[in-house]
Amino acid sequence: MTVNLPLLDRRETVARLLRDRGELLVVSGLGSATYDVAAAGDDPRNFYLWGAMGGTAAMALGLALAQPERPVLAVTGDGDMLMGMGSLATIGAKRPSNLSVVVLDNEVYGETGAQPTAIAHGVDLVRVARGCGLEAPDDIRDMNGVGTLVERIHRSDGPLFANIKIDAREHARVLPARDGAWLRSRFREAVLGLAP
Ligand SMILES: Cc1ncc(C[n+]2csc(CCOP(=O)(O)OP(=O)(O)O)c2C)c(N)n1
Repeated sequence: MTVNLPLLDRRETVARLLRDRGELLVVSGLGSATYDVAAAGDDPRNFYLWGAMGGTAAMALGLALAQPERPVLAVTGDGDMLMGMGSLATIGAKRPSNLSVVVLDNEVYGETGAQPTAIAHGVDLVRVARGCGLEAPDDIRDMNGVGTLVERIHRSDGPLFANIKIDAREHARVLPARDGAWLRSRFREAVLGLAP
């Protein structure tokens, strides 16, 4: 008999992911994932994507390769991850141990009206990630699993992939700054310090 557990709440999940974040650098996918990361507390070490759908994991890959001593976390939606699925292959080929990609999987394109994604039709991102050579636990469905994931993210023994099953409820938007040039400069300064 299949037991249908309640799905996780995205805000609670992201707040747990970012609690006691230490040195973590965060890249958030466009739309809801960015609002979740902002809701957990603005931080100069957050790089919010306001567009570039499909680009979150690739952006985090570049950052992880450039900053190999720091843990890097991509947080994004299943729609964004599906669009950028090829970047999982590049992550598998480059194998940055400090990179974690976390998908908040509500099986819909929430931002644009909750159209079902390919996940709703049976596509399995965990198997895709494993096939690309990433470490990937089974779909995460409870907060204990999120806690274990946080420990793994901070161990930097990846590359790590995790798919977290969340409910499709929309939350009030928490909008961080929208000026991309300013966000880039702020992030750069937080990571590299002020230019001489
Ligand atoms: C190339 C491109 N196609 C479509 C869009 C429109 N769009 C913006 S957010 C979004 C849905 C994102 O879905 P998902 O990543 O699953 O996040 P959710 O809001 O469901 O958490 C779409 C289709 C876009 N911004 N760019």
